[in-house]
Amino acid sequence: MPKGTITLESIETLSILDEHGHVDEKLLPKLTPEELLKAYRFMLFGRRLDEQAMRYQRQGRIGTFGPNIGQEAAQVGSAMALADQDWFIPSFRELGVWLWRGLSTQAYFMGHMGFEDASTNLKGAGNLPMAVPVATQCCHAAGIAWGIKIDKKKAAAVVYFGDGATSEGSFHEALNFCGTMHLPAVFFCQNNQWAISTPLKKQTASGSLAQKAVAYGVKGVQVDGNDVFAVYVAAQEALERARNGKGATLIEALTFRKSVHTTADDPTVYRTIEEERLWESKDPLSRFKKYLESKNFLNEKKNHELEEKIAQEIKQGYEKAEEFRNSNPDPLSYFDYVYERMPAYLQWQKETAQSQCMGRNMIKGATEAAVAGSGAAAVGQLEEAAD
Ligand SMILES: Cc1ncc(C[n+]2csc(CCOP(=O)(O)OP(=O)(O)O)c2C)c(N)n1
Ligand SMILES: [Mg+2]
Repeated sequence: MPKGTITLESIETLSILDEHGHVDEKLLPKLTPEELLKAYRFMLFGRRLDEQAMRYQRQGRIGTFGPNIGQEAAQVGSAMALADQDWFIPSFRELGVWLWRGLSTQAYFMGHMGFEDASTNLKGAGNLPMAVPVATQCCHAAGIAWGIKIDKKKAAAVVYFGDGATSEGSFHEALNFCGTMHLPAVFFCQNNQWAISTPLKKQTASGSLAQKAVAYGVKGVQVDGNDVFAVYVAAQEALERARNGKGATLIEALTFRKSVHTTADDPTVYRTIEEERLWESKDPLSRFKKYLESKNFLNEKKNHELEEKIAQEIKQGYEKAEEFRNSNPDPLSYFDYVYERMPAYLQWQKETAQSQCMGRNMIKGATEAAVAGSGAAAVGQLEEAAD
């Protein structure tokens, strides 16, 4: 066999809105001013919600979470392209997509207070719960995409994951399966440059993450993930391809995790201020705001009003979530959402946990009674708890 070369498919790149707010008119998608302002509102809402949630977390009012700050264009831009019939298969950092898909602020806070009841907010829609085990959701997406194909539905399964996830087996297995079976899936990688403290250059020797698509026979695209227009166009094209039986796409959205990995992380110990400054100048929200102002769709007064409305909505959402917590909801309800019919072993676990909770509540009641000065009541409650 003579020497030859295998020509690999090239990878498209896309950028429409630059960091100064200037656009490439030829590539600009057709969106009305209302649609543009809606996108901006969701991006701003996601950022402010994360900022406020961070304060609540520091005050001990909610549990840990991974902020989406800096990734708003990647999230809202892709969410805008999703249709109701498409499946949203998230990792743990997709606040913008959740909000776009209808998650209420109250449900968001309830979820971070640990109440499964929050999940019922979006019951019935094609949204999977958050997946913390890195990349496992890629396999769920492959299964869903296969189901869509078998049912001959005009829909797609869209899975979100990070740069770190591309080093996991699940990502490769799922991409291979979707390529081989020609499935309607969109693999949306938010390359935010870091996987906790592991930088991209220690994650892969590839020149891009998008090019990993080539090996699996699916289309690969790399977009400026801080450019809401480029993300929207790339996601829309990938979704159309999937829904029309043309197979899967891997989109790499180049972005930056501006904040902490989660509330338990401190990035100052592993990354430089210079890197953060560089990405600050590429911020997705400020470039979109500049564009909207240049078109007179937005001005400082309108923006201020929007900020006030958002702050109010976040406050009200939190207050409703706290009301729910104070209404003594069943802390064991999370057992109820795993299976349609609870298996015996889980029923047993629930009952065991229930009796332990009751014991703890009685001890808590006794402590409160003791603090309030009612010694007899405290002793009575402690005896009951010991029984
Ligand atoms: C299978 C597995 N391994 C390790 C972890 C711990 N962990 C949680 S998030 C994370 C990094 C993920 O990085 P990336 O995929 O880039 O997503 P990002 O957090 O940047 O959004 C790791 C290693 C985990 N949750 N699951
Ligand atoms: Mg990452």
